Amino acid sequence: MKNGITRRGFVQATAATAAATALAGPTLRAFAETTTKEEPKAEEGGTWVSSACQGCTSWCAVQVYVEDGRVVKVKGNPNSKANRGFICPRPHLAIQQLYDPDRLKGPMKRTNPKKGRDEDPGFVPISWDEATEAIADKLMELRATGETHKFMFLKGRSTNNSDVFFKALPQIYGSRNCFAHSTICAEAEKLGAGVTEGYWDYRDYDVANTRYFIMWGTDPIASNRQIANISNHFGDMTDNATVAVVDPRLSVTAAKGDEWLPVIPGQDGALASAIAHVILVEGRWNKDFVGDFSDGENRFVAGSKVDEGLFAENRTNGLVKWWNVELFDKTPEWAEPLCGIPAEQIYRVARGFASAAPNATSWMSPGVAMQVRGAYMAMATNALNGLVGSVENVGGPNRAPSVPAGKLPDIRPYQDEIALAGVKQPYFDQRGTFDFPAVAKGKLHDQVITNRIADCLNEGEPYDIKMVISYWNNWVYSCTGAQRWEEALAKLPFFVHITLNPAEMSQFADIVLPARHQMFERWGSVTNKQDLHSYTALEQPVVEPLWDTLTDETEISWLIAEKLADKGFPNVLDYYRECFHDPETDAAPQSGKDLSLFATKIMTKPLWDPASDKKGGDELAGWDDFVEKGIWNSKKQGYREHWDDFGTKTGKYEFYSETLKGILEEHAAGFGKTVDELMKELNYQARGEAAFVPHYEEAYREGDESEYPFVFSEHRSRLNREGRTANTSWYQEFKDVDPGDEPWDDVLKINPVDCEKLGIETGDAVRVTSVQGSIVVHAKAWEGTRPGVVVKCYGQGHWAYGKIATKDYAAKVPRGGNNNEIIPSNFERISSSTTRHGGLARVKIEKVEEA
Ligand SMILES: Nc1nc2c(c(=O)[nH]1)N[C@H]1C(S)=C(S)[C@@H](COP(=O)(O)OP(=O)(O)OC[C@H]3O[C@@H](n4cnc5c(=O)[nH]c(N)nc54)[C@H](O)[C@@H]3O)O[C@H]1N2
Ligand SMILES: Nc1nc2c(c(=O)[nH]1)N[C@H]1C(S)=C(S)[C@@H](COP(=O)(O)OP(=O)(O)OC[C@H]3O[C@@H](n4cnc5c(=O)[nH]c(N)nc54)[C@H](O)[C@@H]3O)O[C@H]1N2
Ligand code: SF4
Ligand SMILES: [Mo]
Repeated sequence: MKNGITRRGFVQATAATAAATALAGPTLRAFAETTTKEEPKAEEGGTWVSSACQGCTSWCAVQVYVEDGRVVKVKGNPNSKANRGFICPRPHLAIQQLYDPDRLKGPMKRTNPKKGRDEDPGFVPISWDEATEAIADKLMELRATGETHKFMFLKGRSTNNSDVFFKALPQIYGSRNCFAHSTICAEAEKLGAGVTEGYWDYRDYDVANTRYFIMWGTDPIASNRQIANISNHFGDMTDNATVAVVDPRLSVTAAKGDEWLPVIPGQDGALASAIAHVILVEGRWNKDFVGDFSDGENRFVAGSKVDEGLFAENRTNGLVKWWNVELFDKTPEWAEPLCGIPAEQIYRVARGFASAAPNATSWMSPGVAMQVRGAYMAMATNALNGLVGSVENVGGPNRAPSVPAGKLPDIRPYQDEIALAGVKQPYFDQRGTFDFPAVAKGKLHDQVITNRIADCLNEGEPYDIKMVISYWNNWVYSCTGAQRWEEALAKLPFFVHITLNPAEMSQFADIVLPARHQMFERWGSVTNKQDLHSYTALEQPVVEPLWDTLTDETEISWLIAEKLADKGFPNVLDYYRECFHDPETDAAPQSGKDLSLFATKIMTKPLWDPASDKKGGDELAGWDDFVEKGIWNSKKQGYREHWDDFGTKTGKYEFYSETLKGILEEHAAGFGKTVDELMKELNYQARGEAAFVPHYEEAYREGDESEYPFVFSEHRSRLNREGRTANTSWYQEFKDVDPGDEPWDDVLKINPVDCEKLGIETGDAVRVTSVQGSIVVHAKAWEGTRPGVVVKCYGQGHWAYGKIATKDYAAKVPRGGNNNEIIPSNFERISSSTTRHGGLARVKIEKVEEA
């Protein structure tokens, strides 16, 4: 017990989570002890108010219990068809975030012009008026010199109101340089699904009907994109299905599942090819979906190629090409030494998966996709669903119904000549160079290259950025090669950070602005999917804000717009005043507070407006009904809706991807080069036809094996709300819910065989060094990783953020180390994705004296 709360005390605050975690191991059982705990009833004095959680990318509808103006409890919103009233542990941590005494309590201004981790920014409080005056002055300076494009806007997480701020403000002002965090997240996944099944998005899963899962580096009880749904279903999943987890480390799901395949990081491609090989040679593919040899005789024999003319394909494209280019010799015996998984286990998993088909899911995650050679691994793992015909099928990976949404009112009438000239300047992130095809939703040169922005700033290319506003992100902490961001921001002439806590990124700011907490203090809405339902959930101010904070996307933007108007540029304010009338009363907004509410109503209007007819889901009686229920649910996604036309280039499910081929050929031709030359430039090994089919490529690593003998692998925490919970005591106290981790600590998990070799014991301080940098953490002997591969959770190592996240806040001493200070910046270049997985970094480990 630390900080006045016992493990059980925390757990009692997580009643709705209880059933979800009932199956977890000994350290988690405490959660389950509260299954019978009664929920507070409204008549006891408080009220349940609907809102939404953005603690991960599931964006669950929740309800918040408010008593005497204080948030005391959260639970899943029972109106949700996606989470069915269940949530995970993380929204409870949000309560501690809300009441965190280290939160930023008002706007601050830097007094020390020198910037750097070792500099004291000398922040002093200022008023909102003074802060927005300084911001508007700087913006007007750039308008006067015709350099509006030298203003850059960055964001991490956001709500459906994002465009009101993130798009409208810079584009009416004169800059197209608004960049989101998407490619440091999971974009390579979308590429893998896009070029095979024509769906450029994350998949939804029909878990209740699945009988076999292959989880590729995903730990869906603890992370990924539908944790509430999966946690709630996991008991049935283990009863009704075989769960095979391919992950270098023993994850929560691996510990609870049926098979653990501790793959050598980055070598999944060999495993996926071998599984596909077994399914073909044993005649286990789905004949209805894929087709068959015209005479019914299986000619997929190990080692021999097949005449394409003999196979009549049905709903797929290029099975025989895939076999001839890649699969024909990829036996489990071939794969075993490459991926570290015994051939026998590969046969067993391949057979089990195919026997359960089509109620079988091969679940691809950032673990396989967010790697330097991740595009083909994402394709290979996803293509297994095509092979067994489970795609969009009962128990397979599925798409999601679209949710009707309000549109951002047209900004064009508000753009003047300066703005129009500004938005024509080239993007600052340099997308579309030969080495960055930057593919988004199948379109070339359309994707942000988030993590390259630091390099562009450092090089001053393609021009010098003079001013940045950045909200709800912390890239000095969350981007690989983090040191590059420190260097870049130290040089930036004017930087504004909008944040909840003074984060690492805030330390480089000229002005820091305090935001409202997304779940408890502001209006907004979020749209997502789980359990075959899409939904939009509402965020609303459930309590009065404690501090002098404002809502980033609407109230702060309004203040800036007012100041710009005072200084002779009224266009942004005019736009807000004229285009964001209350859709119920037609009243024009008079303040940022009005804009907040009206924008939320506008963006969700098709869902609650009784006059709107294209609903495809819940019937809501009006805005008040929406506020009360907190969620609009779509109807259930139908099966096999795209089987007649997947939306790929051929309309078929593409094993041989004409879609990808078209993209690569077009990009290469634009530079007068061949696809082979392009592959080389993008760090891929494929030459010839291999570039268009899922195939094995050797893991890409940085650091020479002789100097850096270990492969570094990382994962996220069950308690991390992305990078945002380390300053809560419950996070620290319960850190051991992450297998192998320790409370209040940050450990490098090393196989006991390696510990022995290194003369290192659990608890020793060790320096972990890669080509990128060094961190010092504690060693932990752990059998959940293979010898040669060391594992560390992401989430600790903050040197700012607050007194709990750090070991010594004043001295900026982190608790443990940030993985991004040892993982070098690199990319899956087709999708511009930043690569954190696949064992990119090799490291060396040295025992050091405890500081
Ligand atoms: N090594 C490693 N790096 C990773 C990851 C990993 O698994 N490993 N995960 C990656 C992924 S998938 C993602 S999506 C990114 C996320 O990276 P970012 O987009 O940088 O998001 P966070 O790290 O969550 O930081 C959000 C910041 O916003 C501020 N903030 C917190 N709450 C609020 C709020 O309610 N409103 C506002 N306005 N601001 C708030 C705080 O400063 C907080 O630090 O990180 C990526 N980086
Ligand atoms: N608890 C929690 N859940 C979250 C979030 C959070 O912050 N906390 N964030 C949300 C966000 S923003 C995102 S983008 C998603 C990310 O979705 P996740 O599926 O959670 O993705 P990651 O955590 O990046 O990686 C998943 C796994 O890949 C494994 N791995 C690493 N290298 C390899 C490899 O070479 N091969 C294989 N097979 N596996 C490998 C890691 O051990 C880890 O278990 O999660 C969301 N869910
Ligand atoms: S699964 Fe994610 S969005 Fe849902 S309650 Fe947990 S942290 Fe929040
Ligand atoms: Mo993410």
